[in-house]
Amino acid sequence: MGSEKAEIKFSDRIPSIIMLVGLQGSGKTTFSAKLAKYLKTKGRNPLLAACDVYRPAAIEQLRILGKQINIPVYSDDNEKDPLKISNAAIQYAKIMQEIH
Ligand SMILES: Nc1nc2c(ncn2[C@@H]2O[C@H](COP(=O)(O)OP(=O)(O)O)[C@@H](O)[C@H]2O)c(=O)[nH]1
Ligand SMILES: [Mg+2]
Repeated sequence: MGSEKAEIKFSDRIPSIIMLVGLQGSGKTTFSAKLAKYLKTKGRNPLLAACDVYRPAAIEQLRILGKQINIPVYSDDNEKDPLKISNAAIQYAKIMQEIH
């Protein structure tokens, strides 16, 4: 946010976490897929985490986008707490990183 251009700051710790914030329908899900695809071209290894438990089919929307761009999506249909989903996604990303 703000009027000046700013580069993405990556954490020294693995994984770097990017949270998208915005009103419903403002394009967060779409942008997350675009950003993940872009970061992959930059040699990064992104994981999309489906944390919108409120909007119907939001999780499925992200899964479909992830499939289209061949980027993994972490999701848990049985978990309703976005904080728990994000923490689990971080653990998942760490495990995936170790396997690589
Ligand atoms: N024209 C246009 N439509 C967009 C753009 N980004 C998202 N949309 C559309 O806006 C709607 C809401 O986008 P979505 O990513 O689901 O928003 P979210 O609710 O913030 O996750 C969808 O119909 C998208 O296809 C964009 O950059 N341009
Ligand atoms: Mg969304």
